[in-house]
Amino acid sequence: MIRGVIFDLDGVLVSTDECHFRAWKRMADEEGIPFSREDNARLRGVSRMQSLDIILERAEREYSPDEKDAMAARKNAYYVDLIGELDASSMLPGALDTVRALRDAGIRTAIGSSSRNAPLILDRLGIRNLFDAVADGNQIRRSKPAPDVFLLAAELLGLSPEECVVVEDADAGVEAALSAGMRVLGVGEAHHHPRAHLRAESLQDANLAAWVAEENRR
Ligand code: B16
Ligand code: MG
Repeated sequence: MIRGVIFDLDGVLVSTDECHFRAWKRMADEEGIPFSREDNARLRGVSRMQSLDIILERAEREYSPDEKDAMAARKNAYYVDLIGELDASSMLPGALDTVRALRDAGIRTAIGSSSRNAPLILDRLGIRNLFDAVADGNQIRRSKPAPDVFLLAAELLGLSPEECVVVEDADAGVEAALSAGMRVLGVGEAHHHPRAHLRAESLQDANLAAWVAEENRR
């Protein structure tokens, strides 16, 4: 039986990609490090410090751990400033309807996000009360593709991995869900992922509540 759905946040419920890109780009420009939109695609679903390490692959010199902490903090300040503009209208197509339809059908809902800003984003969107549990980058050590954030979300929901479906937009997130032993709906960039159980361009095209009901009738 599927009893819970765990939603990734950035790229699934809300598009914060552009804010991440602009914040990293500003920091990289200030440091004279080349950083393009193609580079940015590699940061999807990956933690803040791992994202910085990917950006620094193109730097001309080594940075000390203290310098790296300061750069990550600077990027985050730029990012927090940009997401200050988010509100309920920033949600991706089909996101709100999907969460509500699942909850109406008695399915538990959770967030499983690498972002340490997840609580802030949920508050800005005004949707925190739509989730029975929130697992995010503040509570885990290993980020996606490790399964930790999804295993924590399932534990907080009081469910086993087999009872959970994950919705993800990043390949790293699909890998994380599969290694957690969960079924996955790949959306956005991840809708091409060959190992996702279900694929759709966005939540609007997926009818996840109907799919869950169908799976549970089998
Ligand atoms: P922060 P998700 C991820 O969120 C983003 O996709 C990724 O680009 C970002 O680097 C990561 O969160 C960490 O974010 O700097 O806010 O802690 O897709 O797992 O919801
Ligand atoms: Mg994501």
